[in-house]
Amino acid sequence: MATDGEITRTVVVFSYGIDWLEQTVDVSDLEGEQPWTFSVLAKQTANGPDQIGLEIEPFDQEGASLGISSLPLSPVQSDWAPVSLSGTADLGSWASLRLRIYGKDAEFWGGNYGPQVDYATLEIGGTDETARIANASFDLAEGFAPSGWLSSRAWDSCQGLYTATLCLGQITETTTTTTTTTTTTTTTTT
Ligand SMILES: [Ca+2]
Ligand SMILES: [Ca+2]
Repeated sequence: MATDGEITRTVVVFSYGIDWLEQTVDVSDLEGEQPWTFSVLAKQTANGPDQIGLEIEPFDQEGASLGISSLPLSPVQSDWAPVSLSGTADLGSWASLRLRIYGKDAEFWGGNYGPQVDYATLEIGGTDETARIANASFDLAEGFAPSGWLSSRAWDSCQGLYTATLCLGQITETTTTTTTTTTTTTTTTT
């Protein structure tokens, strides 16, 4: 039996200005030469191609930058798809890692018609380390802003004004759930 339902998810929605959100995670316990991947799910709003960029900056134990790896602002698709940045590093020198997400609308409209972002993930050495990211799904909010994230500008409600900055949007999507019913028939012969 198939049941159509709706789920509402909270996502970050950018506007025409280039904005970013970031947080710094502790990776001081990780060692060795390891591949890493930082990614988000993204899609455009209204017309595109809206753009997403990613950046990571590791710091040593004294707080000194060890250099920045970045994915420049790149077009996203009309449906949800991963955007990722990968590399390999000697994690013995990494104490913390700043994760940053950039976004920019492709149109010249005033309002939150830029790329939508959900589910930041971090994988290191083939292991899912997303739990190190606070509020990676952006579902927790303090006022208009997602908890745990710093940003380039103040957050507001999603709107169609030229003053629009960053907002948390409530996106409703249709889901189909398939349920399998098992019927057991017992026949007793007397
Ligand atoms: Ca979410
Ligand atoms: Ca757009």
